[in-house]
Amino acid sequence: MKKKIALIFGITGQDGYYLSDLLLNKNYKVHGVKRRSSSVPTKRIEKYLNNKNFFIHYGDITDTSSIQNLVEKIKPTEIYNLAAQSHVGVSFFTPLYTANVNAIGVLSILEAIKNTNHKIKFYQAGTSEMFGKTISKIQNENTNFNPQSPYGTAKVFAHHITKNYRDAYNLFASNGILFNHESPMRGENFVTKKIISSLTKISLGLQKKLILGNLYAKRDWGHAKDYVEAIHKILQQKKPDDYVISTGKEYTIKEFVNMTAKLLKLKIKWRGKGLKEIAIDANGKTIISVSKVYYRPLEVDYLKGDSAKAKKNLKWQSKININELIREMIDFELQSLA
Ligand code: NAP
Ligand code: G4F
Repeated sequence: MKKKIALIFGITGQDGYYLSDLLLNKNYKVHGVKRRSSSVPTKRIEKYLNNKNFFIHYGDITDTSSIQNLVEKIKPTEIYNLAAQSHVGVSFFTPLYTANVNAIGVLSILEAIKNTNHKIKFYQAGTSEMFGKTISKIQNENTNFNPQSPYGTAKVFAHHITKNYRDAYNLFASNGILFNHESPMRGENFVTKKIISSLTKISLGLQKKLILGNLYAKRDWGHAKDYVEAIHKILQQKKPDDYVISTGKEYTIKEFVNMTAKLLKLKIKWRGKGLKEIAIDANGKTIISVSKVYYRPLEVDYLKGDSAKAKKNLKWQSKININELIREMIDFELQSLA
């Protein structure tokens, strides 16, 4: 049988790392797109660079011609768009840039597919941030979107334009609506990685303090390794469709801190309220405090996903629980410090 050919935009990120691994193990030819950078952009995917089925090309989803050229040259059977300015907080500082990448960039890929080959299957990396300020206790594919950031708003455009192209041009174009997913490969400035990296260093006496923002937002956190399995399954269905991918369990940031501290055997006690809230260690030293700097102009207070449709149609459910996720992330930090 002819090898399937995948083209991944966003291959250098967290999900790109896990999706590459999955597709190479399934005997795909994997092509990925890297951007020019002053530092090494392929750090995460270094271990695949010598694989004979792995190919990296320069490109950028804001450069329409580069997308068209790559699609014509590579002739992919499947395109995964994981590329995004993916930080919600940063999107308030770079709203136009974020819209250009996260919304218009997606339209450019769809145009390239429409103009080249309607048989190419397309995956768009949608997000639970699209639900934003929701009144639904648990969110599924029928829950209204009410985004609270330039990031979420641009992703809503991407979601709808993917559906538009599916309906108007009969493209196999599907949206994943993925809730937060983490791993040792997570970017340094997302809250889970920041907490785990800092508390691990604090437990070893290598860092004095961790400063966080809103401790009371709730998130539904899964493992990226589980979630890329769902992404792949979405493109193996008979028909294109949209799927919520989540664990169905939610925790506050403070609970995440407590779970991490417990696994590190770091005894902490919380004191105070609001911006004065702190956590002290067994010696009474303040090791966690709160700063306005990490608050966002608008917050998404509560996210918890209902993946019943994915369970039924994709036969998918998350396998790695939150304690296993934190344990793996701690072990990775310890190894990188050794
Ligand atoms: P990530 O680690 O931040 O990776 C983002 C990737 O996009 C990187 O490879 C980045 O390249 C690339 N990129 C950014 N701008 C680009 C551009 N203009 N052209 C081409 N590539 C560009 O994000 P992730 O956690 O893997 O998430 C993957 C996707 O899923 C994103 O679209 C994100 O919005 C979405 N999502 C993530 C989560 C989550 O919890 N992780 C949940 C829901 C949805 P550089 O390495 O050069 O920066
Ligand atoms: O880790 P976060 O930055 O992730 P956020 O905003 O939920 O976005 C992530 O998940 C989305 C899916 O729902 C993705 F679409 C998106 O690409 C990204 O992967 O923040 C989580 C929560 C927020 O409520 C934030 O206000 O943690 C709170 N928080 C508290 N202190 C902090 C901090 N967030 C960050 N990044 N840094 C802090 O110091």
